[in-house]
Amino acid sequence: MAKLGSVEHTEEKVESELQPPNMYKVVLNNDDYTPMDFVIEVLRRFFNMNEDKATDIMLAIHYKGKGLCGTYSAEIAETKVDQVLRFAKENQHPLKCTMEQS
Ligand code: TYC
Repeated sequence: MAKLGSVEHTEEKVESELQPPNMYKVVLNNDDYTPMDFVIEVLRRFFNMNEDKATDIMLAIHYKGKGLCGTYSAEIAETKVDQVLRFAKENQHPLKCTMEQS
């Protein structure tokens, strides 16, 4: 690993350091049981959406089967998925949340 401020960057190392991280889509899946208001709360709480945006996305998921909540680096996407699944479990809803490389 090159030190910060080092003048000894090889071409290969400079290139590898400049690669953007892999990004992941965080997706919510529709189901027949989770209340619409709960999904809106999830979208507001964990994906920082306002009421209107959260309602639009929730309805898109309801009618199309799944929907994009956001795109993040691996660690942040994993954290979002964990937070959603924990919150759904705590409230005894079957809501499923997954991530896929984008
Ligand atoms: N289909 C659910 C209902 O009719 C609402 C819902 C929307 C559930 C989005 C999950 O990711 C979801 N209560």
